[in-house]
Amino acid sequence: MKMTLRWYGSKYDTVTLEQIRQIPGVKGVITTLYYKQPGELWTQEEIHALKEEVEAAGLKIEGIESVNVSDAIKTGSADRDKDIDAYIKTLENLGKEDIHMVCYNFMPVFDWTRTELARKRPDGSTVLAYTQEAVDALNPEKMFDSIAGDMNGTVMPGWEPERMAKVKELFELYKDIDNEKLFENLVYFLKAIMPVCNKYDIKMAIHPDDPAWSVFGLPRIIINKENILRMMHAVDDVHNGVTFCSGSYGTNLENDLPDMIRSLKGRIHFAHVRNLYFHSPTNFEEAAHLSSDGSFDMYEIVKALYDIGFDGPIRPDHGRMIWGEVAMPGYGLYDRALGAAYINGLWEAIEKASTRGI
Ligand code: CS2
Ligand code: MN
Repeated sequence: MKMTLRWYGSKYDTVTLEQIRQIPGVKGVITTLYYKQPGELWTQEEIHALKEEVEAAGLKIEGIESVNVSDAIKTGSADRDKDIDAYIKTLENLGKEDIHMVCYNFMPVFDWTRTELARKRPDGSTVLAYTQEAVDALNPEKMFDSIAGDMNGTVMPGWEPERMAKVKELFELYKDIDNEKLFENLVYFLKAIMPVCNKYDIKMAIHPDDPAWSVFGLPRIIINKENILRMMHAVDDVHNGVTFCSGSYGTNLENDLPDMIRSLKGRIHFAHVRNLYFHSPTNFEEAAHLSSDGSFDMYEIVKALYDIGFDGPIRPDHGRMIWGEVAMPGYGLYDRALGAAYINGLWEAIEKASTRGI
């Protein structure tokens, strides 16, 4: 595996490339052109400039999170082919710049959903949290207002103000889209992009829906083993793979995370590792990465990745806000750096135990 950190670009991130480089064992970043709208073309010059900036800091771009997929593609509307064309050209430009992993999601309207961005934990740290009761009590159009006040002056992915200004229209767009239709549209998109992915060896890594069930009555498909395997078989190409995000699949306690990892051998192209702490199956908060701080056995998760021979980029996922840091919720420096060090420690121990036959 290649340990990385997510970085939003110097204009948007409170964390610098220099700070990232000083985290032991972190050699690369997962980044994006954060200002790009879904459906917009990324030019080779723009990608090249980003790459030069990252490399000048002694790091490498290990992949993109995300090249976002437009609502036209997700809903299969008349102009989807135009957006797919732009997506293909973007992939081609990424390939020419030697970037070979692209994370994306196929969630309607909202990217991840949380009901609190700064819930206080007993140790005084703050974390993102979710309660189903809060979602059920909320008018989806008000969702953005309830989140916006807690972003610490940043713009969170999927919650851009321009997008949320149109939230009513977005719901309208998806009103006839059920799970089957969304799945068909995903397959259509994947079939269209596979030739360029093959040509430039670009591994597509779909991010799971978070939480892993339907919210506000919207369709959700990337939620469990059965659905992902269905997607793998529908477009049976190694370039059609997944981001294994423990904190997203893990929202549903019925998902057996190590078992899912093992059954996706060869098709996990990117890993997000994070822990959650459950008060009840529908009331959870994000925890420190350590097993003992949350509800998951992180050793078993990392062990499963090791056992399937996972060699792609991995990153600590959302961290807690600690030590007085002010940053994008989930994306501060300190707790993610602790997470990276912890995952590196688990990996080293697992690797040495295995190669020394312990
Ligand atoms: C999530 C998502 O993994 C995460 O941190 O917050 O925003 C994720 O980056 C996207 O869904 C991937 O397209
Ligand atoms: Mn994730």
